[in-house]
Amino acid sequence: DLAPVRRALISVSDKTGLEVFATALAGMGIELLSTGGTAQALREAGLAVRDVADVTGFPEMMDGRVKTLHPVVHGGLLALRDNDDHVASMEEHSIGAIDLVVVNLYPFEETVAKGAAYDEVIENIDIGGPAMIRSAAKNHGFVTVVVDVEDYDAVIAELVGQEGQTSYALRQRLAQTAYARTAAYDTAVSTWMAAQVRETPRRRTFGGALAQTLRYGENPHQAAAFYTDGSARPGVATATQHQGKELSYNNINDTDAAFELVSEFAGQGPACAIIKHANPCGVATGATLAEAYTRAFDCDRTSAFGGIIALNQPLDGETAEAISGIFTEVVIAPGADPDAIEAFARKKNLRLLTTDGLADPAAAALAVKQVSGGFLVQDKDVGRISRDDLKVVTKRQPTDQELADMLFAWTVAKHVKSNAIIYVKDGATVGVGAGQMSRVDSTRIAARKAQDMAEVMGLPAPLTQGSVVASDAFFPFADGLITAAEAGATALIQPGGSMRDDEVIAAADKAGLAMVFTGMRHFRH
Ligand code: 93A
Repeated sequence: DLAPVRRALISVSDKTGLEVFATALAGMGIELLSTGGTAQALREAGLAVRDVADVTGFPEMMDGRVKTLHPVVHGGLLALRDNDDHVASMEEHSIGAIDLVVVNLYPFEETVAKGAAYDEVIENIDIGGPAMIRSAAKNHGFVTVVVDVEDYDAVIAELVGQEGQTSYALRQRLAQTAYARTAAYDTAVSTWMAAQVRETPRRRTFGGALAQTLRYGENPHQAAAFYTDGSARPGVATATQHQGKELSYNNINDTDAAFELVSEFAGQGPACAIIKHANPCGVATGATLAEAYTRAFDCDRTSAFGGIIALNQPLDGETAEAISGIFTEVVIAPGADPDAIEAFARKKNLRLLTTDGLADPAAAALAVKQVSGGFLVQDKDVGRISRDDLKVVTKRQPTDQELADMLFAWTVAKHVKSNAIIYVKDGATVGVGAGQMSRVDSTRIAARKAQDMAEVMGLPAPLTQGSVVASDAFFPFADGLITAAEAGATALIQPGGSMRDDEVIAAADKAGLAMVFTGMRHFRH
């Protein structure tokens, strides 16, 4: 049977809930040991505290870099209370047992997130805190370790209910939480350092800190949570939510897809992307943001219902009014005018998120995918091409308008699940074929959807007439290209590199199409 908790060491940067918790401990006759700032806070709360410096016989030194790193502290944490040798060592060296450790770490992640200078970030790497956490967690047979303010109540409840003792089950759970915290902390440090070093890091870690538990995952029977990697980049993880209920798992996924896509059009005039089930169902540029939205909406009005909209410029009132025409789940933009915020205030179910600028599509990042038994990790697809990279392979040269539309379509294709086929006309998608197992099916589906839209909108002909087409990977056969030509496409952009390129080029020439090869593929699964 474990002895009651007699001594607690408290050393916390986040002092939330500290006073209530420590007062409860003191009320049970537990002696409090503490480091500088924490001791001061406790004294101000009227509690009796003993300084760790008094226990170690060493002052806190080197700007606090060395406070608790001392055998008297770590011996008190690590000693096995039922081991005669350990107990003899404690007596010989005047080491008193520490039964409860309450530590939260220097705010490293927050310091990085606020964009602090290098030296300030370095100073916020906590050494003594993680050391104590790990010592206490290792010795969880005897020691209770608390790293999360959320656990204060559970510890007090047990101490009160069990005559000053904690259960093994609680100590074990707290030890696991403790190691999860130090692991995430070191991952944050390593990830930040990886971004500082010039060379490609030899070993990367990836991981994140729990930001939010979600109501459920992709489906209601799946538990889910959102972990953030501490990056300060504009995006769904750092956006400000102005209204509406909490984002769901699928909302976060789709909002990310929408914002990453629209960010490709930074500095290219107003642009809008509408996402449904992780794929764009409309992407367009326009003279105004409202026009960009309307043109994106016109690509596939049916699918846009309940969609997620991203804009590359701050949301204005006119665009907000236009968006208010149908049910939309989320709108994300780099800012919003007061007019827009007011227009949305009436729409209780619509969530408005604003970011501090656009995402940088060229910024290196890791993409992680889970498979049974592990993770696949790759560089995020930051591949981009310009006009100079294109190789015209047909007899006919593309016109300037076709070239501009092909580059637009190619950029969209990068954000569409494979097999991806995108029809574009005048800077707006007019047909999107996504996620099919055969490329020719994607080509057909996109054309058929454009036909459906022509009927809905009462147009004489589908907008694929006179469009250009992008394909995220090469056409293995000529059939996909022929389908696109039949739908009215006049030009085609694709990586090239098929064994049957000659057949595909011949079919393009026969149909009078202009075709360019990018030499780059944009698979996305
Ligand atoms: O600089 S440290 O790595 N060196 C230490 O020996 C040490 N001991 C505790 N940081 C150390 N701490 C950290 O100080 C704790 O993890 C806690 O975050 C913080 C509390 O400092 P204060 O009580 O002065 O506010």
